Amino acid sequence: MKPTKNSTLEIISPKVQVNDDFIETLYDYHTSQVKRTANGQLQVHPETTTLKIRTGRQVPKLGVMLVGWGGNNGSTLTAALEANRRQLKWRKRTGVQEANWYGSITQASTVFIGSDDSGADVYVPMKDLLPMVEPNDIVVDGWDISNLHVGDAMRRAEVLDVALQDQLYEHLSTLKPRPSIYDPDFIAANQSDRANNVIKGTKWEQYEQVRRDIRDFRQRSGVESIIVLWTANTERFSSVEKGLNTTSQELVASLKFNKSEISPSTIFAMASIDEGCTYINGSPQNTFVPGLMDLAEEKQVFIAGDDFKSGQTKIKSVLVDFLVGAGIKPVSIASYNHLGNNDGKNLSAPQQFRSKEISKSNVVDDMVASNNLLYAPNEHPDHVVVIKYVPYVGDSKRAMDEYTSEIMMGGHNTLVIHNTCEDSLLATPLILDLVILGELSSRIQLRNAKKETAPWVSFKPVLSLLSYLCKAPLVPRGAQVVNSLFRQRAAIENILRGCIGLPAISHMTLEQRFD
Ligand code: NAI
Ligand code: DG6
Repeated sequence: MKPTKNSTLEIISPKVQVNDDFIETLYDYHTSQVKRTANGQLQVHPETTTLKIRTGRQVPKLGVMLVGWGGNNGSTLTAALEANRRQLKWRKRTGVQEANWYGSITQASTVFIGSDDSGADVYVPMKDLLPMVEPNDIVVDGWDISNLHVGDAMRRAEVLDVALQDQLYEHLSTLKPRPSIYDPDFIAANQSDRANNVIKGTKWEQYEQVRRDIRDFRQRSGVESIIVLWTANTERFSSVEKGLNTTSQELVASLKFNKSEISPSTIFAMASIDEGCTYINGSPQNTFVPGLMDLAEEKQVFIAGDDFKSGQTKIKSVLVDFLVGAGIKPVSIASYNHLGNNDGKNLSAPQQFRSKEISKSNVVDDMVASNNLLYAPNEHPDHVVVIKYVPYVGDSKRAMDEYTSEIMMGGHNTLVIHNTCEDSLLATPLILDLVILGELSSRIQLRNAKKETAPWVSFKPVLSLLSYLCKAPLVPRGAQVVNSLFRQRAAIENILRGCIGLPAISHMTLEQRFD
């Protein structure tokens, strides 16, 4: 069985079957159930369930609607899609550069699939494991409170090399963001001069306009599936209050009553869910108030977020995992960064900074909680996050991190990291992965193999599989938040492997360790 048309990979197994519509596998899923006894013992019960997993093979034509299309991320994604589609090349001081998707796990990373006869590891591109949306086929649309077309938005962003911009400008200048919902109470006052492209009316009327926009895009473009993704400015947190937004009924009523505390991003999420479109939040604010989670569950539509995990936080979710896993105790983490793009300008306002501070601060909690030899209950490292706006550096963010840890016998180990890079060039490939993996997730279903008549079940509406790409992963209510980047990646790899009948990667390599 070849999982994808162009894959070099073929699975030879009686447990894998393929027809025109599905790849279907019989999969032994191993877990360990732990019970705590009254005298503090841990009883572990290894369990194996045989599942049938099926993955739809028909990849839909995907449309992506970006909220904040004219921003640095939105314009850079649109430019990158076009540059890769046309396989553009341009001259830099250092030579000729070709368009690529570096930084995207689906497009530029590989997955270990096994060892060959000589014992050498064999890897294949992640995108070859299962039928996935091809970036060249994605159609983009979206909204922005600023009326610049995407060509001028790309120039305003100052992210891409000018020689590339010049090749793209004509095409991108035909793309114009739809008017959007502007509420100056939610983003920084310093953004007001951008807001010249806004939907007027009450919140309910704005919600209805967004729904009309989604339908209009679907009809004009002929796309079969749409994902709506927020890459607009970071909003302040909204209040969560009984009677306002703690249930779906409260939320809908509050929208109809034009309650001021319903944020633009929550209105977009409601409209998207009601149109049956997956909604992804690339920013830190609490768009997903409890009433919104209810709505997604009731309508069985995916939601995912929060906040793209691009540079500083990605390293943090690797480094702290490594330190705690090595039995070394991080005791203080000071994360300072400055940047000069419009995101930095918006975050220079206290309430918007506070949203980002929260999403950047909780990322080590699960790793700290995993090691009760190092940390007492409720003990945490000191963790400080600073963001400063320095216009001159533009999109080239500087992030400086100091990690101090306790080592043996009261010694200390201090690690300092200085990272400089174009922020939007790290974030944009994550948007691509979010929509590709988000779409793929809608085609994966499973059921207990012993219950042939049981209905197939899909992922829960809160799509935690996308946690790898998010700073503050949203998980189904009652589920464990995982921040560790390795665990998040392993979840993606192993689920994709499971879909084609390969076991989870164990790295045991017994065949190489024993005679
Ligand atoms: P940006 O400021 O360049 O773009 C945001 C765009 O959203 C602007 O064009 C603005 O006019 C528009 N906008 C604001 N409110 C809107 C609304 N209600 N509806 C429609 N459009 C609206 O910011 P950038 O750099 O593109 O980042 C976007 C978001 O992604 C920010 O919230 C940022 O914090 C978040 N993020 C960015 C990362 C990065 O590395 N660039 C990484 C992680 C998160
Ligand atoms: C400065 O912190 C601005 C932010 O928008 C970040 O650039 C962005 O959230 C990326 O953060 P990180 O920690 O994933 O690199």
